[in-house]
Amino acid sequence: MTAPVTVLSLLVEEMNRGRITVVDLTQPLSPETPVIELPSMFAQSPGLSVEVISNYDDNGPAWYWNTLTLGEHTGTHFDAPVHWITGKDRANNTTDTIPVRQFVSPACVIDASKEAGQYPDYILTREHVQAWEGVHGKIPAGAWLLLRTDWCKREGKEAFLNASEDGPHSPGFHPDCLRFLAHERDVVGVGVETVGTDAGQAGGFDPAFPAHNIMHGAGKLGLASLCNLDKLPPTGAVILAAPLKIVKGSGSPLRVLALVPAA
Ligand code: 23J
Ligand code: MN
Repeated sequence: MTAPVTVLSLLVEEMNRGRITVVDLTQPLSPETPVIELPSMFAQSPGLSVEVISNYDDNGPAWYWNTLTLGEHTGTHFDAPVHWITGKDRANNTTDTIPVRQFVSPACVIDASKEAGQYPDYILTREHVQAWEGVHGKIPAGAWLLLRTDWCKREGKEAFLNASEDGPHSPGFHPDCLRFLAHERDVVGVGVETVGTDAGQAGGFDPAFPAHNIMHGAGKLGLASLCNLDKLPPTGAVILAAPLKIVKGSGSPLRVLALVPAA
Protein backbone atom coordinates (compact mmCIF):
# COMPACT_ATOMS: atom_id res chain seq x y z
CA MET A 1 0.00 0.00 0.00
CA THR A 2 1.54 3.29 -1.06
CA ALA A 3 0.04 6.63 -0.18
CA PRO A 4 -1.48 8.50 -3.11
CA VAL A 5 0.46 11.30 -4.75
CA THR A 6 -1.23 14.59 -3.94
CA VAL A 7 -0.23 18.21 -4.13
CA LEU A 8 0.60 17.94 -0.42
CA SER A 9 2.79 14.82 -0.81
CA LEU A 10 4.60 16.63 -3.63
CA LEU A 11 5.01 19.67 -1.38
CA VAL A 12 6.63 17.54 1.32
CA GLU A 13 8.89 15.91 -1.27
CA GLU A 14 9.90 19.29 -2.66
CA MET A 15 10.69 20.52 0.88
CA ASN A 16 12.70 17.36 1.63
CA ARG A 17 14.71 17.93 -1.55
CA GLY A 18 15.29 21.61 -0.76
CA ARG A 19 13.34 22.76 -3.78
CA ILE A 20 10.90 24.56 -1.52
CA THR A 21 12.42 26.24 1.52
CA VAL A 22 10.80 27.60 4.66
CA VAL A 23 11.83 31.18 5.43
CA ASP A 24 11.19 32.67 8.86
CA LEU A 25 9.75 36.19 8.53
CA THR A 26 9.62 36.65 12.33
CA GLN A 27 11.72 38.92 14.56
CA PRO A 28 12.99 37.44 17.85
CA LEU A 29 10.57 38.34 20.68
CA SER A 30 12.27 39.56 23.85
CA PRO A 31 11.93 42.37 26.44
CA GLU A 32 14.14 44.43 24.07
CA THR A 33 11.69 44.09 21.16
CA PRO A 34 10.61 47.64 20.24
CA VAL A 35 6.91 48.57 20.39
CA ILE A 36 5.14 51.55 18.86
CA GLU A 37 5.29 54.79 20.87
CA LEU A 38 2.11 56.84 20.47
CA PRO A 39 1.74 60.54 21.35
CA SER A 40 1.68 60.90 25.15
CA MET A 41 -2.06 61.73 25.39
CA PHE A 42 -2.80 58.11 24.40
CA ALA A 43 -2.36 54.93 26.45
CA GLN A 44 0.77 52.96 25.53
CA SER A 45 1.10 49.28 24.67
CA PRO A 46 3.63 47.45 26.85
CA GLY A 47 6.42 45.44 25.30
CA LEU A 48 7.24 41.97 26.54
CA SER A 49 8.07 41.22 30.14
CA VAL A 50 8.94 37.72 31.31
CA GLU A 51 8.60 36.31 34.83
CA VAL A 52 9.88 32.84 35.63
CA ILE A 53 7.28 30.53 37.20
CA SER A 54 9.82 27.79 37.88
CA ASN A 55 13.24 26.82 36.54
CA TYR A 56 13.87 23.21 37.72
CA ASP A 57 13.87 24.58 41.26
CA ASP A 58 11.73 24.59 44.41
CA ASN A 59 8.89 26.19 42.42
CA GLY A 60 8.89 23.25 40.01
CA PRO A 61 11.74 20.76 40.36
CA ALA A 62 11.46 19.16 36.90
CA TRP A 63 10.02 21.97 34.82
CA TYR A 64 10.83 25.41 33.42
CA TRP A 65 8.13 27.90 32.34
CA ASN A 66 7.43 31.60 32.28
CA THR A 67 4.59 34.10 32.55
CA LEU A 68 4.47 36.59 29.69
CA THR A 69 3.00 40.09 29.84
CA LEU A 70 2.73 41.96 26.55
CA GLY A 71 0.49 44.05 24.34
CA GLU A 72 -1.27 42.23 21.52
CA HIS A 73 0.69 44.37 19.04
CA THR A 74 4.23 43.48 20.14
CA GLY A 75 7.05 42.52 17.78
CA THR A 76 6.17 40.56 14.67
CA HIS A 77 2.40 40.73 14.96
CA PHE A 78 -0.96 40.44 13.26
CA ASP A 79 -3.58 43.22 13.02
CA ALA A 80 -7.23 42.08 12.90
CA PRO A 81 -9.90 44.32 11.32
CA VAL A 82 -11.48 45.01 14.74
CA HIS A 83 -8.24 46.77 15.75
CA TRP A 84 -9.48 49.93 14.01
CA ILE A 85 -12.81 51.73 14.52
CA THR A 86 -13.49 51.45 10.79
CA GLY A 87 -13.47 47.64 11.11
CA LYS A 88 -15.32 47.33 14.42
CA ASP A 89 -18.72 46.28 13.00
CA ARG A 90 -17.47 43.88 10.34
CA ALA A 91 -18.30 40.17 10.56
CA ASN A 92 -15.49 37.82 11.64
CA ASN A 93 -13.18 40.71 12.47
CA THR A 94 -11.35 39.30 15.52
CA THR A 95 -8.40 36.91 15.87
CA ASP A 96 -10.71 34.03 16.85
CA THR A 97 -13.24 34.50 14.03
CA ILE A 98 -11.25 35.42 10.90
CA PRO A 99 -11.59 32.53 8.40
CA VAL A 100 -8.42 30.45 8.75
CA ARG A 101 -8.13 30.16 4.96
CA GLN A 102 -6.75 33.72 5.01
CA PHE A 103 -3.86 32.55 7.18
CA VAL A 104 -2.43 30.62 4.21
CA SER A 105 -2.09 33.09 1.35
CA PRO A 106 0.35 33.92 -1.46
CA ALA A 107 2.58 36.99 -1.30
CA CYS A 108 3.49 39.76 -3.70
CA VAL A 109 6.66 41.50 -2.51
CA ILE A 110 7.41 45.06 -3.58
CA ASP A 111 11.01 46.13 -3.04
CA ALA A 112 11.21 49.74 -1.87
CA SER A 113 14.45 49.18 0.06
CA LYS A 114 16.44 51.60 -2.07
CA GLU A 115 13.83 54.35 -1.74
CA ALA A 116 13.37 53.83 2.03
CA GLY A 117 17.14 53.74 2.49
CA GLN A 118 17.45 57.17 0.87
CA TYR A 119 14.30 58.66 2.41
CA PRO A 120 12.87 57.21 5.65
CA ASP A 121 9.44 58.77 5.07
CA TYR A 122 9.09 56.99 1.71
CA ILE A 123 5.42 56.37 0.85
CA LEU A 124 4.42 53.63 -1.59
CA THR A 125 2.08 54.96 -4.29
CA ARG A 126 -0.52 53.34 -6.54
CA GLU A 127 1.76 54.20 -9.47
CA HIS A 128 4.69 52.30 -7.90
CA VAL A 129 2.42 49.25 -7.42
CA GLN A 130 1.16 49.50 -11.00
CA ALA A 131 4.74 49.73 -12.30
CA TRP A 132 5.52 46.57 -10.29
CA GLU A 133 2.47 44.88 -11.87
CA GLY A 134 3.79 45.84 -15.31
CA VAL A 135 6.83 43.66 -14.60
CA HIS A 136 5.45 40.88 -12.36
CA GLY A 137 1.75 40.70 -13.30
CA LYS A 138 -1.46 41.73 -11.61
CA ILE A 139 -1.68 41.21 -7.84
CA PRO A 140 -4.14 38.33 -7.43
CA ALA A 141 -7.16 38.64 -5.13
CA GLY A 142 -6.40 37.13 -1.73
CA ALA A 143 -2.63 37.79 -1.84
CA TRP A 144 -0.62 39.64 0.76
CA LEU A 145 1.10 42.80 -0.41
CA LEU A 146 4.42 42.80 1.45
CA LEU A 147 6.47 46.00 1.43
CA ARG A 148 10.20 45.34 1.57
CA THR A 149 12.13 48.28 2.99
CA ASP A 150 15.05 46.52 4.73
CA TRP A 151 13.84 48.35 7.86
CA CYS A 152 14.34 45.13 9.86
CA LYS A 153 18.09 45.54 9.33
CA ARG A 154 18.10 48.66 11.53
CA GLU A 155 19.68 47.64 14.80
CA GLY A 156 18.35 48.86 18.14
CA LYS A 157 15.15 50.58 19.14
CA GLU A 158 16.33 54.11 18.29
CA ALA A 159 17.19 53.32 14.68
CA PHE A 160 14.13 51.09 14.25
CA LEU A 161 11.57 53.61 15.58
CA ASN A 162 13.58 56.53 14.10
CA ALA A 163 11.74 59.18 16.13
CA SER A 164 12.60 62.87 16.32
CA GLU A 165 10.88 65.97 17.75
CA ASP A 166 8.10 65.69 15.19
CA GLY A 167 7.48 61.99 15.69
CA PRO A 168 8.65 58.79 14.02
CA HIS A 169 10.00 58.63 10.48
CA SER A 170 9.51 55.31 8.72
CA PRO A 171 8.10 54.21 5.36
CA GLY A 172 4.52 53.20 4.57
CA PHE A 173 1.63 53.53 2.14
CA HIS A 174 -0.22 56.40 0.49
CA PRO A 175 -4.00 56.35 1.18
CA ASP A 176 -4.73 56.12 -2.56
CA CYS A 177 -2.42 53.10 -2.82
CA LEU A 178 -4.28 51.40 0.03
CA ARG A 179 -7.68 52.04 -1.62
CA PHE A 180 -6.28 50.50 -4.80
CA LEU A 181 -4.96 47.43 -2.95
CA ALA A 182 -8.14 46.92 -0.90
CA HIS A 183 -10.83 47.67 -3.47
CA GLU A 184 -9.28 47.19 -6.89
CA ARG A 185 -7.02 44.24 -6.03
CA ASP A 186 -8.79 42.69 -3.02
CA VAL A 187 -5.55 41.78 -1.21
CA VAL A 188 -5.88 39.79 2.02
CA GLY A 189 -3.82 42.50 3.73
CA VAL A 190 -0.53 44.36 3.82
CA GLY A 191 2.66 43.39 5.61
CA VAL A 192 5.61 45.60 6.52
CA GLU A 193 9.00 45.50 8.24
CA THR A 194 8.31 48.58 10.36
CA VAL A 195 6.74 48.68 13.85
CA GLY A 196 3.23 49.16 12.43
CA THR A 197 1.59 48.96 9.01
CA ASP A 198 1.38 52.76 8.79
CA ALA A 199 4.18 55.17 7.98
CA GLY A 200 5.82 56.92 10.92
CA GLN A 201 4.20 60.24 9.97
CA ALA A 202 0.81 58.68 9.09
CA GLY A 203 -0.95 60.21 12.10
CA GLY A 204 -0.98 63.41 10.03
CA PHE A 205 -2.25 61.82 6.80
CA ASP A 206 -5.85 62.11 5.53
CA PRO A 207 -7.31 59.83 6.77
CA ALA A 208 -5.03 59.45 9.82
CA PHE A 209 -3.28 56.06 9.89
CA PRO A 210 -4.63 55.07 6.46
CA ALA A 211 -3.23 51.52 6.48
CA HIS A 212 -5.34 50.90 9.58
CA ASN A 213 -8.31 53.06 8.54
CA ILE A 214 -8.67 51.83 4.96
CA MET A 215 -7.45 48.24 5.23
CA HIS A 216 -9.34 47.31 8.39
CA GLY A 217 -12.42 49.20 7.17
CA ALA A 218 -12.36 46.85 4.17
CA GLY A 219 -11.92 43.78 6.40
CA LYS A 220 -8.27 43.41 5.45
CA LEU A 221 -5.46 42.17 7.71
CA GLY A 222 -2.07 43.55 8.71
CA LEU A 223 1.36 42.13 9.49
CA ALA A 224 3.98 44.33 11.17
CA SER A 225 7.66 43.99 12.12
CA LEU A 226 8.34 41.31 9.52
CA CYS A 227 11.93 40.44 8.54
CA ASN A 228 13.71 38.53 5.79
CA LEU A 229 11.51 39.98 3.07
CA ASP A 230 14.75 40.28 1.06
CA LYS A 231 14.74 36.45 0.92
CA LEU A 232 11.38 36.33 -0.90
CA PRO A 233 10.78 36.39 -4.65
CA PRO A 234 8.45 39.13 -6.00
CA THR A 235 5.80 36.43 -6.54
CA GLY A 236 5.53 32.71 -5.84
CA ALA A 237 5.89 32.49 -2.04
CA VAL A 238 3.06 31.32 0.23
CA ILE A 239 2.73 32.90 3.68
CA LEU A 240 1.62 31.03 6.81
CA ALA A 241 0.49 33.67 9.30
CA ALA A 242 -1.99 32.51 11.95
CA PRO A 243 -2.58 34.69 15.03
CA LEU A 244 -3.30 33.22 18.45
CA LYS A 245 -7.01 32.41 18.80
CA ILE A 246 -7.55 35.16 21.37
CA VAL A 247 -11.30 35.60 21.93
CA LYS A 248 -12.19 39.11 20.72
CA GLY A 249 -8.48 39.70 20.07
CA SER A 250 -7.45 42.78 18.06
CA GLY A 251 -4.18 41.18 17.06
CA SER A 252 -1.47 38.88 18.27
CA PRO A 253 2.24 38.21 18.14
CA LEU A 254 2.81 35.26 15.79
CA ARG A 255 5.35 33.24 13.87
CA VAL A 256 5.21 34.10 10.18
CA LEU A 257 6.65 31.56 7.74
CA ALA A 258 7.03 31.66 3.98
CA LEU A 259 7.19 28.65 1.66
CA VAL A 260 9.56 29.71 -1.11
CA PRO A 261 10.32 27.83 -4.33
CA ALA A 262 14.04 27.54 -5.16
CA ALA A 263 15.12 30.00 -7.84
C1 23J B 1 -2.52 52.00 17.54
C2 23J B 1 -2.55 53.29 17.02
C3 23J B 1 -1.79 53.59 15.93
C4 23J B 1 -1.02 52.62 15.34
C5 23J B 1 -0.98 51.30 15.86
C6 23J B 1 -1.74 51.03 16.96
C7 23J B 1 -0.16 50.23 15.23
O1 23J B 1 0.68 50.47 14.41
C8 23J B 1 -0.41 48.80 15.48
O2 23J B 1 0.46 48.06 15.97
O3 23J B 1 -1.49 48.32 15.12
S1 23J B 1 -0.07 53.02 13.94
MN1 MN C 1 -0.66 46.31 15.20
